[in-house]
Amino acid sequence: MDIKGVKLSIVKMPLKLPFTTHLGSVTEREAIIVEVEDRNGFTGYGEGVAFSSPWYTEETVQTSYHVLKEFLIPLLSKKGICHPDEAFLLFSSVRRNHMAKAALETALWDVQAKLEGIPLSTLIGGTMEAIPAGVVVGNPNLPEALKQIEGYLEQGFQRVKVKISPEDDFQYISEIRKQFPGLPLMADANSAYSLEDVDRLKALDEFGLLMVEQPLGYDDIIDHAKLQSQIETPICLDESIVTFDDARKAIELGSCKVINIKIGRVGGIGEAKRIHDYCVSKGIPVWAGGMIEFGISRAHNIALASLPGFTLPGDISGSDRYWEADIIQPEITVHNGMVKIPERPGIGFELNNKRMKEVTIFEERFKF
Ligand code: OSB
Ligand code: MG
Repeated sequence: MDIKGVKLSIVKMPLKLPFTTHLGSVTEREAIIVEVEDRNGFTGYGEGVAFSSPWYTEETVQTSYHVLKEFLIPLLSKKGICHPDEAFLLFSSVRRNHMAKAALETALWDVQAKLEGIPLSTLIGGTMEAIPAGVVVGNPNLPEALKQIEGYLEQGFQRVKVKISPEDDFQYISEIRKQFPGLPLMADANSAYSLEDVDRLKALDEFGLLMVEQPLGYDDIIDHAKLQSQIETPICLDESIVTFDDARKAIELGSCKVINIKIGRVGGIGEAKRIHDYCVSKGIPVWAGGMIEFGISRAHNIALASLPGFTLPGDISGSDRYWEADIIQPEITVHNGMVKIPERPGIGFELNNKRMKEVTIFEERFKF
């Protein structure tokens, strides 16, 4: 590939409904949209999924922007690459900053798929034609959450994830279970617990949750292994798996039975694939995690989730889950609980230029 320039746009849009965890509420989303232009005239899209503030990861929109502008784009411009597989190594002189790296790397994968004239899912080894849709409810108000779940089940979603905290976890989950006995349900704690809460977490065993996501420290794998040996519910790690070696060590230690893969968290599609392949070899199921993102990042998640190890429904909902209007066309839609893998080359979605104009608050071009 021969890249001739990059455009970065910062977009900002309100969520239809606030999304709340024990860490706080998200009411508005900013993200960086990356457009990489190839000399053959193909444009690849990426999305930086860091939030405006560092509540979930240490990266923010502004730190990602800084790292992209001052380091990653210059590296790509000076050295160039032949294939997106080389991007992770090219960016290795920059420590961490995985969301900034993934924003650019995912755009390079889109360019490569378009150069080859094939869907991104095919390029990375995807085998599915459609993937099951899952949705996340971030609403601590139980009556409202029950209504939301009911609505999502009517739309066909195949699993529901709710956010929990030690304050009301037992009552919250037991009410949901009472109303939806057979629902494939999982709970995400976003590090709300410590090892002192083993009994609280053990008490949730009776609800037959698919898994409990990241109950303990956001950078922990040791205590999770101690916890997993004491509870029945499978532990899924999210925040603490930011590298391939984190995944390897967590599996070796028995810290989790499932891994949630987020392309942004691990620094790109290349690393996400390596972690997927390793998990498959160890019999650990994986699923695609969400970041309340726009359609570009969702499209990359959809391609990733077509790999054979993604045996569990991910945080993959349609564009209308969070947005009045998404920045892509066509929008992502859920039919009979499934999202179709696009057949067009690349990610299979274009930017909706009219919507981009409405929501862009800053843009900048870099010529190579
Ligand atoms: O922990 O999985 C998480 C959203 C923002 C930050 C962290 C998480 C989430 C979600 C996914 O739960 C929500 C979604 O994209 O639908
Ligand atoms: Mg999570």
